[in-house]
Amino acid sequence: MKTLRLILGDQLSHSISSLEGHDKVSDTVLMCEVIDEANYVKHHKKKIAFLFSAMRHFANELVELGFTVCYIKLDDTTNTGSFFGEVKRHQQNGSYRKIVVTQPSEYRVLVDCQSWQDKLGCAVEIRPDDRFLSSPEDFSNWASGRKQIRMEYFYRIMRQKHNILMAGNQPVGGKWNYDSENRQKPNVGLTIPAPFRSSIDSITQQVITLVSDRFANHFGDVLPFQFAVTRDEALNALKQFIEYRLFYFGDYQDAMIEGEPWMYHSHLSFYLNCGLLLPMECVRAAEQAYYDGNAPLNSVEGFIRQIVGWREYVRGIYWLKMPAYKAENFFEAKRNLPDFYWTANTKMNCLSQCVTETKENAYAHHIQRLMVLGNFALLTGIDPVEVNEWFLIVYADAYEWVELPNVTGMILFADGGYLASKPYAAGGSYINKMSNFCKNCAYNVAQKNGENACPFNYLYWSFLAQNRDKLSNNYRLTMMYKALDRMSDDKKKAIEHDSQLFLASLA
Ligand code: FAD
Ligand code: DLZ
Ligand code: SF4
Repeated sequence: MKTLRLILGDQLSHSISSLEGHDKVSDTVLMCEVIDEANYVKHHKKKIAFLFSAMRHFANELVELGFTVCYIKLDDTTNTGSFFGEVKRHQQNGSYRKIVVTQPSEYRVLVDCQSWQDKLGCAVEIRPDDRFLSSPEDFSNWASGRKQIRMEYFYRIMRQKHNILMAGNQPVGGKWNYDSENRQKPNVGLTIPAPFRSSIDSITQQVITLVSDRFANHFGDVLPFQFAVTRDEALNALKQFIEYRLFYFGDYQDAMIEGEPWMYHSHLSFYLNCGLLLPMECVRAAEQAYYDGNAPLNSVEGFIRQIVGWREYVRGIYWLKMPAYKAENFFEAKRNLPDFYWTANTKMNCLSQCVTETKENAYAHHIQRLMVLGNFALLTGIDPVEVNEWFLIVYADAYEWVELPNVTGMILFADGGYLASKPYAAGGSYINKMSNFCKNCAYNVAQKNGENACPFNYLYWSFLAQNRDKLSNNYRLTMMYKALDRMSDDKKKAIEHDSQLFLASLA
């Protein structure tokens, strides 16, 4: 049957299910750059350039393999600007009898696709996305009937199911999780390898020009551009990570150093999330490095846990809880996102550094997102809608399925503790321990109150005090509430006074 096969911008895998059974004589692959996708939130310039370039390269690869590809560029005069508009136009012009698409990664796009069959009067087949290690159904079965779900237990099952770092039915090394060995402070004098850099070819150059012209008012710098835009380049980025960074990944997983945005992280999320890399090949490459004696267990297990554990777990939660998850706001937080999330113009050095690096690279590593940018949003009660939008815009790896659970569940605890067992809230001493940001800050991290005190210090206690009714029953916070209760009234008054003054200054 003459079939139109739609491939979305985050489905750039040769093994994508929508290509199964493809007939090179009668079928056409449709890929389209559409303004609706580029503008539904105003994505970082580098993110748009990365995806458009990767899409164009992928389309060329399919052509070389003998597929008939119809690639619609953003500036094509006939471009209708939406997935539905493009599918309708091509289905009608080409008299296709069927449309095939792999399940979109985001709920809003899935709902759109589900309406096409009725609107077009043509069969629309939505196939499972089998690039993940756990299907939404598997996850739902695992989660059903559990009062509380936790990543750690899901992760163990995934390790067993896929036989990853296993010795028989026991974890290699005797422990499932080496997180406690993954918290080294940033040491002075570390030689951090340079991140992967691709060279800009003519396709990427054209896209950079397009993005600079059409999306000038979007956040972020398009140059320098260094992302891999083909599978071969992404495989090189993976190889480079395994050879040069994986060894210290575990030790310095939580560390932050001023001027070192990349640390020992893998920087593979961009490629995993758009399909240039597959999760299992990254996992097996790391596992092999351990068996070959090239990387220690705390690093290898830590890296694998992020992919097999966290990545799959947040996706499971997304599909289990959407669309209601998007409206979660446990703390009823209402504050607007402060302007410095866009400008980096704040005296708080940690925040200023993380926003600046985000603007330059469309990347910040996990602890910057969690314990600096996220922690501040949590403690100051910023509206989850605004926080989610910011995180969806600014990172080149951001798609709602992975961004939303990390923001709503992990940093804001806006789901009331479904994803995480306690809020990841912390005062300045955590940031000071895990980074060198405080040395160059206008505020004093050791000072708890007063004009020069680190705002994280009083905001932390004020957050606990303000949300006592919602949090004091959480057994993981018992010690903190005891500490709060031991404080003198004057101390508590000072905390509230400083917090109110600071929060008023944000407006
Ligand atoms: P590494 O530290 O090298 O980790 C290896 C891989 O593990 C990553 O490439 C990623 O695929 C996976 N991973 C690690 N942590 C997580 C996690 N918590 N959830 C899902 N996958 C994970 N990740 C995204 O891919 N897209 C997002 O939009 C996104 N938004 C986030 C927002 C917040 C507030 C927080 C706290 C985390 C977010 N993350 C997101 C998770 C994590 O921060 C990024 O995956 C990671 O920083 C990407 O960099 P890396 O490839 O160097 O990761
Ligand atoms: C993020 C993004 C952007 C900016 N532009 C496009 C596009 O023009 N065409 C496309 O196919 N995909 C794009 N994407 C990725 C999509 O948003 C992503 O594939 C869907 O959200 C998946 O549900
Ligand atoms: Fe951030 Fe506080 Fe340290 Fe300044 S003193 S860098 S605000 S943690």
